[in-house]
Amino acid sequence: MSHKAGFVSIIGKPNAGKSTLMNALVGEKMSIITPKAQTTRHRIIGIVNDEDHQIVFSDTPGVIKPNYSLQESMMNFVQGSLIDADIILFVTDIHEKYDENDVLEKLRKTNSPVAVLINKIDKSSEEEVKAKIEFWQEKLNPDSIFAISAKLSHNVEAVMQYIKDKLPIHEAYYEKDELTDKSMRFFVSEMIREKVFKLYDKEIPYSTEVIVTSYKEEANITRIAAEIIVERDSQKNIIIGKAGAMIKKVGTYARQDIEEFINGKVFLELFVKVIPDWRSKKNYLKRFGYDD
Ligand SMILES: Nc1nc2c(ncn2[C@@H]2O[C@H](COP(=O)(O)OP(=O)(O)OP(=O)(O)O)[C@@H](O)[C@H]2O)c(=O)[nH]1
Ligand SMILES: [Mg+2]
Repeated sequence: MSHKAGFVSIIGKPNAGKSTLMNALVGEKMSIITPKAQTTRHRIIGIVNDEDHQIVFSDTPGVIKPNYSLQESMMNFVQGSLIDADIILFVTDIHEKYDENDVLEKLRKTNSPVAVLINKIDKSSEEEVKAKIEFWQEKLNPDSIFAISAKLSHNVEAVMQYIKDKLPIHEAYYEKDELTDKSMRFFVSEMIREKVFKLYDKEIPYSTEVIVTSYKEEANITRIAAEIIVERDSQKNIIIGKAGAMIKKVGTYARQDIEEFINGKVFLELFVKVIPDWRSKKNYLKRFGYDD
């Protein structure tokens, strides 16, 4: 049998469950997941290899109308992944309110096969699923439709089989033992950012960036230092919390995740830094890895 390989783009609105699906497909915690919208800010690659296939998944930020430079960069990541895609997985929450937004414009313009994945069916009735399948059939006339629960890995295997069937004949794009193109520092900063999304409300998560400033592997421990960057002094105080209680929580939870991820002991040090309006400043965005 000839070898198959290709790029599969996971796109949809914020909070649809794209990252949950990506992790289910790859079988690793590649992308961070939170109940808040706009958790994912980058194009995150997760590679599935077997003897005859290499599937290069791209998890992407939820499609929105950008209001500041950071969101513009996020949408550029979505666009880039669509251009590369051999197959597009359009993830939609079964209860998502639908409007004529630019996700659908993008899907109608592409020549790649689109599979609509109606997600979170664990929270819905059979009638709702049936109605949604008809709705998407009419709306998009996609190559295929699946009703799934990314969280419970329900029907994810069927999606995988669909991808393997559709994948073009091609040699591998990456080394066969590679899982991603992102660095350990990136994953560490994401795990810390996940805790910020989970522990703080309102504008705090959206004003926060996390940068790993030092990563040292020693014989028995990995020593990591990271900066939590916010936009204002008042946000810095909230991040730290009374007597440092909040940032201590961030550190403890993040360290536990990092230890599990790297399978070893971690010493994690966090610092908070204010960079006014970093989300709108091109030079900072570039430094934080948002150049396209
Ligand atoms: N009940 C249920 N919840 C789900 C399912 N899939 C995802 N979720 C939840 O939906 C929320 C958003 O999931 P994510 O995977 O972060 O969504 P996303 O599309 O990557 O979101 P952004 O990165 O913000 O665009 C989380 O709280 C998930 O636990 C599912 O199949 N069933
Ligand atoms: Mg995501």
